Amino acid sequence: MRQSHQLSLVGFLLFSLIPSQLCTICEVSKENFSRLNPLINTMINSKYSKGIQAANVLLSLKLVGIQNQNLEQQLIQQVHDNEENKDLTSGQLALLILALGACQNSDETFVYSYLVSQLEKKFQEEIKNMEVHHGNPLTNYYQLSLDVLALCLFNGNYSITEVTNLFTLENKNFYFGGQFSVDTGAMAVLALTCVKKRIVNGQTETDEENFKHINNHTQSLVKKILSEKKENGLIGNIFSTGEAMQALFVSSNYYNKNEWNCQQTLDTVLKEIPRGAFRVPTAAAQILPALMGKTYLDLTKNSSCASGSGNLNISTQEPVSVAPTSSPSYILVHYSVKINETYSTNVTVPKGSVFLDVMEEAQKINEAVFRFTVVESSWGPYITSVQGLKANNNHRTYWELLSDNKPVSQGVGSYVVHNGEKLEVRWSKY
Ligand code: CBY
Repeated sequence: MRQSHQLSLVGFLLFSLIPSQLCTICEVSKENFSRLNPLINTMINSKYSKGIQAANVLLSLKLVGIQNQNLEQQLIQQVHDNEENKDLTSGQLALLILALGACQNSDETFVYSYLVSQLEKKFQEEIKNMEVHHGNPLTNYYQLSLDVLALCLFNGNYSITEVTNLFTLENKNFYFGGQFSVDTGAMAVLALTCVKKRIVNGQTETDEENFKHINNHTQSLVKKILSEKKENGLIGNIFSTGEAMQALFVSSNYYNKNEWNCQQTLDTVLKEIPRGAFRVPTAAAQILPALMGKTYLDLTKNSSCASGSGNLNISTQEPVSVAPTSSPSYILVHYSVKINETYSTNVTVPKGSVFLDVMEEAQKINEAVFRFTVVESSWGPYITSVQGLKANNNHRTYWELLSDNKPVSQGVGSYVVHNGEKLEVRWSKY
């Protein structure tokens, strides 16, 4: 009785707040499909040393309807090899579930239900850490959003009240150094939209109050994402645009048509593909679904996964590598490590070197001052410590990369350095 009462209220709210379930999508037209080939080639031809790097790629390929048995096997192997998945962060496990669970029939998804229970635990550990460490999760809100999304899509347990309280726009975890993280906001919108849909469809129960809050949070996040739209149509930067597009696709009833010119965003992204912006497989994986008009919420719709590949005419030639010049010319850069004091040196590296090469050269010059450690992330190498001083999520500390005093927008493995540049790794707080 009480339940049906709640549902009727929810139904009323639905019709008053969401006049239509319209989903505005703009996508690459058939004539332009070949412009996506570099993305698909990058994803298919890259070697994935760790299974988890492949998760994002597999997920993306499945969404646009491309099968890749190889990658799928690699991931399944990883799942069998370490059954407890102790070394995975919550978001990595969520991605694994999304990738393996995508486009399956219901009996197959059942096989992975133990992964979903592991994720429930990891999500709780994130929340516990926030309680103990001044609201700082073990990882970050991008990963918490992935957690909620995977739990929501694959029938895991989570408390709606907890989710409602976590994802308010005011929460500091949406910001890094005062700057709103579009990637994080977009992933949160996708997660909240999934939760909202389940409530509306009567698959999850909640009260009117929570439902109203979820709507309001989504609304403010969408507004904030739109406020990060640049003149050329990118939202945040080139790397956050794909996920921002997905968020805007599923939330079109929260903004007016004239607030976002989707076609302009699409055109700008398409122009960036041949310039090599998406050479990192994860970058390609995160942009492709949106370009094909897909979102992570389509993952459990079988029909959506099957279509698409028939239309994409994929040519899987090896990516054309730029032939290195026979005699490398060298460039000189200035490199510093800044903690309180600044430690500097000049470094000579071959032209075309990346930030990491400079750090390695500096380390050879002075091990005590310039030694550092890296871990492999889905975007490539990530610096975890310099001079033995370790980044710590509980304290929101990290090693920031700068060029000529401005933060760079790529990681150490991708950022190509230039002659005369002033590079710095700085002990910072986000
Ligand atoms: N993924 C994650 O957990 C990462 C989430 C993410 C929001 C991510 C960007 C977005 C995405 N789409 O994946 C993110 N970065 C986070 C959370 C962080 C923080 C990591 C610590 C934590 N609490 O988890 C932190 C410290 C604020 C951070 N990113 C730092 C950096 C710098 C790394 C420097 C280093 N020590 O190696 C750097 C290089 C910025 C700088 N100038 O110092 C940085 N991030 C960049 C550039 C990026 C973009 C990478 C783009 C690229 N082509 O390489 C990014 C896509 C990303 C990865 N960060 Co962070 C953001 C963007 O530009 N749109 C889930 C997991 C399962 O994969």
